[in-house]
Amino acid sequence: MKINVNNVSLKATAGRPDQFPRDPSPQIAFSGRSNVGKSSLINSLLRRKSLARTSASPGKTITVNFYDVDGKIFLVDLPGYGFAKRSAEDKKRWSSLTDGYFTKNPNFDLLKLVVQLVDSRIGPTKDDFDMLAFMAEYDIPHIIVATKVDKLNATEKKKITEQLENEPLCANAEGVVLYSAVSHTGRDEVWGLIASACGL
Ligand SMILES: Nc1nc2c(ncn2[C@@H]2O[C@H](COP(=O)(O)OP(=O)(O)OP(=O)(O)O)[C@@H](O)[C@H]2O)c(=O)[nH]1
Ligand SMILES: [Mg+2]
Repeated sequence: MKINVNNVSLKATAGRPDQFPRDPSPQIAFSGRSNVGKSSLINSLLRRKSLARTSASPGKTITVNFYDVDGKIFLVDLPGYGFAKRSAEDKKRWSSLTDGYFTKNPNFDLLKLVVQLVDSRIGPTKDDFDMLAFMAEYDIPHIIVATKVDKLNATEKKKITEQLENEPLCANAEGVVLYSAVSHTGRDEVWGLIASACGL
């Protein structure tokens, strides 16, 4: 099956688990700390400049946003975690909403892949490790995408690649991809992994 990535719409902006869409399309979720580049990655994959709203200040995406791609799959933009300046109330809301995506999602069986983003300049943080451990425990298929690699030189790229490949918690990932939403390096590779996770 071929997907027309130009045929995209924002299907749902959910602030509560009961607002998640019930459509039977497979879902690909984008997870990672605030400001790591989730919304930018979605725009890059869909060849759009500002479909998913991005921001230089963390905490831009505060709802779970479902992008319908050609009526065949959903790309799901999750709010970012680990934003220290967020209020306690916002943090609680975030965790109940994102937790809800994993634990109160009536279509959990449609979640085919989590794209776990890690900032290539920082490497995995404690929150990233917690997320990787959670996915390992619940057998959630996932890949790791190291973002913003346009900011790295060759030595730094080699270092983050080795770090991710040698990290035991990354061993369950079905792929590790270095990505730049500026140059779109890694785009075909990520689409290939999404297509195979969805059996397309
Ligand atoms: N140089 C460079 N900048 C990037 C890249 N990806 C994202 N950015 C920048 O990083 C900042 C955050 O990007 P977003 O896509 O909004 O991050 P997010 O993970 O969706 O953040 P939240 O919605 O707050 O969780 C923006 O200023 C982007 O322009 C990249 O590949 N290269
Ligand atoms: Mg975002």
